[in-house]
Amino acid sequence: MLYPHLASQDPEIHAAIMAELARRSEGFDLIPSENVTQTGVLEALGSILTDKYSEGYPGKRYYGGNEHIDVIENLARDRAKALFGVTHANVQPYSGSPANQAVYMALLNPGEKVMGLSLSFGGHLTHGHGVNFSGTFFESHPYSTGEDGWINYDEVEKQAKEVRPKLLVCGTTAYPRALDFVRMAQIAKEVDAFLLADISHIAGLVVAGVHASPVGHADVVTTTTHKTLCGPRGALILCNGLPSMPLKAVPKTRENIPTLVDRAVFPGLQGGPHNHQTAAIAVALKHAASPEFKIYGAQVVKNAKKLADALMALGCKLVTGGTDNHLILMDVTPFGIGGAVAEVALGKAGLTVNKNTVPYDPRKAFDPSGIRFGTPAMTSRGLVEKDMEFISEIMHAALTHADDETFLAALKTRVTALAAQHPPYIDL
Ligand code: DSN
Repeated sequence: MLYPHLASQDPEIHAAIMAELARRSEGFDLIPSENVTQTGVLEALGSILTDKYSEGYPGKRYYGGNEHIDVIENLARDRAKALFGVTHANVQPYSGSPANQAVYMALLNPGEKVMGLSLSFGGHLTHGHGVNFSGTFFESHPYSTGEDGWINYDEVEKQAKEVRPKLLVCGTTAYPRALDFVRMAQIAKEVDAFLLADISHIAGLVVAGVHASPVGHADVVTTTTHKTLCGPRGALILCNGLPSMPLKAVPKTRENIPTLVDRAVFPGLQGGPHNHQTAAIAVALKHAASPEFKIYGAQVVKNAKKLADALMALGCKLVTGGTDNHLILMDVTPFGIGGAVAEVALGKAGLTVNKNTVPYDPRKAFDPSGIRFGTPAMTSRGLVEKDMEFISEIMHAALTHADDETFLAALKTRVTALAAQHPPYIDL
């Protein structure tokens, strides 16, 4: 039995975990920010390291007994630096939002101006959304995409010259096209802004060499570790330069970024690092540096392009008419439904996606016009291009018969047959 101690200590939680494993095993997860981690990552995450306090950084802790924790955090930092080609990495942020908070705290004073892609055009809450800290404690001037769904860099430049933000954010959660970090860096330079590249969605593609890297262009790079990077929940902040030791208060200037970032994470925003998470990040980064990870990242993009082409061949309306990365955004209103109904129908057919706004969406966020989906988790389970034909056929059929429970159940039987050949966790 899986997790036997948990089964006897807390049968209710054990049963819910087993049900979640069954749900995933019977279908495919197409949510583009989710993935399947390696078993070694899960073991590190569930290890005894969770019990240890280690406020501070390697070699400078506020608690005793951290000699082995230092080894782990140094391994995670060194692997992150080598993988992304930077001289400094902070591996302590609890997740992507805290990592971005730390960058804001490091580089900005409250009330200063930020410019990021609007959430409803594919950006993120922490890129300046009004209900988030980033749009509450800072003056946010979000930019949008064009009507065609593409970021228009000339328009971003024009807006930046008017706004003159202190921080320009280049990062997305629902944008199917490659990002031009070189152009964003030029714009940031013209208006004397810091440039933050949030590559949470595409970090695995960057590592695999199938998306350009922001390193050398952005002042700071943040990424979560659990999306295309295939790791545990967590985040990295990457930059060039070295922090002053001991970390001391310094002016908010470019050359001080490593010190500013480290001080913002701890003691600025966080207490003790989650050492089990740090160890699991280290394990994931080792995997990400392997030759097979390059093959994985390339396959993610090949699968997404194939899935997009197959859906368009069936008449589906995709934002920007395709994809360059791991993610596809589809307007489902031509099927006579909204994104909420589409999400439920596809779920009943065994394919998990999420409802999402499309650019200039006339509908509300809880029932928008679109769905967002992608290939990272399916690719981790071994699906290749030929399987994308099948997935597109099921998606199209489910969206065409979204109110027919019997039809959707029959589709799910077909999906489950393929899913059974590709279990998510083969060596659990
Ligand atoms: N929630 C993440 C996503 O799904 O893209 C972003 O934080």
